[in-house]
Amino acid sequence: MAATLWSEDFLGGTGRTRDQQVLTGPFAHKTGNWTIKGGVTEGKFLTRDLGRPSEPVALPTKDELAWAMNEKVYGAAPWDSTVASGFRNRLEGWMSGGDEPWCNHNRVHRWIGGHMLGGSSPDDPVFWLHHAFVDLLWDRWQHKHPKATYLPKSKLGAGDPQSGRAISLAEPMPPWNVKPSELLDHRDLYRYEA
Ligand SMILES: [Cu+2]
Repeated sequence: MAATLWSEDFLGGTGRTRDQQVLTGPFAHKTGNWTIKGGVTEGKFLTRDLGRPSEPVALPTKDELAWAMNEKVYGAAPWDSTVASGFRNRLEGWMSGGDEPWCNHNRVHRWIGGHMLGGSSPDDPVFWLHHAFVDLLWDRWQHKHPKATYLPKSKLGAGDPQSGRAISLAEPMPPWNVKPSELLDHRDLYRYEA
């Protein structure tokens, strides 16, 4: 909680107990000129609940991340978010069983709390740092498993419960109609320094 990330001159800290309102740093509504306009919630102020002190949650561990990174296949049938195998779900699924089913990416959202919990999560600037790291993990996973491919490879049948939800390799994704196959190699857009 004392990490530099949450300091006054970077992202600001956690929210106060009463309403989880962030009161420090540049994104505090009262002092930082940062107004939430997403309309998902009524509040105009940014909220956080770092570590959820009322019922503490832990950040993902090194071993939990390695469990995802060491997985050899990208995804597995029936393609929903509860499948326990596959890199996608180990990085960001909701497997049943265990006392903390939110995997790696999701657990960070939950640990930060407040706006980061739901559809309004991009309203917290830390969202972009978190997702930049998830993008890096995707790149690292591809290098670690060069023979692995994005899955599902072909379009799921119309009767499949995940049809239209688990997007296959060459299927356009709404709303921008970009295909996963067009996004496998990011090097035309950005590169990581070695
Ligand atoms: Cu996320």
